[in-house]
Amino acid sequence: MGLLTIIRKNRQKEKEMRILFLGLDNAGKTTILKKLNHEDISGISPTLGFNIKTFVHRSYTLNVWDVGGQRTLRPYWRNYFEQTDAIVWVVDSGDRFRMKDCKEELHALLVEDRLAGASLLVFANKQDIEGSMTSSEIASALDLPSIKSHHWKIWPCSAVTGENLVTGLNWIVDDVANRIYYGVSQNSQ
Ligand SMILES: Nc1nc2c(ncn2[C@@H]2O[C@H](COP(=O)(O)OP(=O)(O)OP(=O)(O)O)[C@@H](O)[C@H]2O)c(=O)[nH]1
Ligand SMILES: [Mg+2]
Repeated sequence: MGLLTIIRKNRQKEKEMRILFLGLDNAGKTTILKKLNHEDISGISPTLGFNIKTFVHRSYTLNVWDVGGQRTLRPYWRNYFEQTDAIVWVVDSGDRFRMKDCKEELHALLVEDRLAGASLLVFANKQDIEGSMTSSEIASALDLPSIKSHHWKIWPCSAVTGENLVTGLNWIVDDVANRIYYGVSQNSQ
């Protein structure tokens, strides 16, 4: 039995995934996670360190790391990169002013060796706000089509209404599962 097969079999037994929630401050990372866990989403404060949420989704145990996105905290993101299976990049779709900053931070992550191979889900959050950018506008503002290094997908969503949160999570769980449990090789989009 090859090493890769042994690793795959071990992970299959545990069926665990490590998911990193990142994005600029105020994007809605913590709110999305609370909504997904049916918790109260009122009165959420900015995350100054990180939160870890572990929950079972379908048959998978997801270890989700939700890290604060304020500028002064971003240099610490790299402390969380190890063994990441998936990145969920959350965007405030109403925040047109910071879209360039958002794009630069995202693309800086994608060249990190320790994140190579991680699936990337972009949540175009706050779709409930009138006048927010659509997911296709955000895809082009963040230059997503240029990404060849990671398998990616963008979903419009709202942490307030819950729209598409589970759909997005399903996509990333399937994408990771196909890669690490079933060994399906995938090309970037
Ligand atoms: N209208 C609307 N407001 C949202 C949505 N998601 C989050 N918010 C609000 O946006 C603000 C920031 O949400 P957080 O979840 O704290 O954002 P964060 O990305 O965790 O921010 P940091 O922890 O600072 O990195 C809060 O006031 C939320 O209530 C959404 O989908 N729609
Ligand atoms: Mg937060």
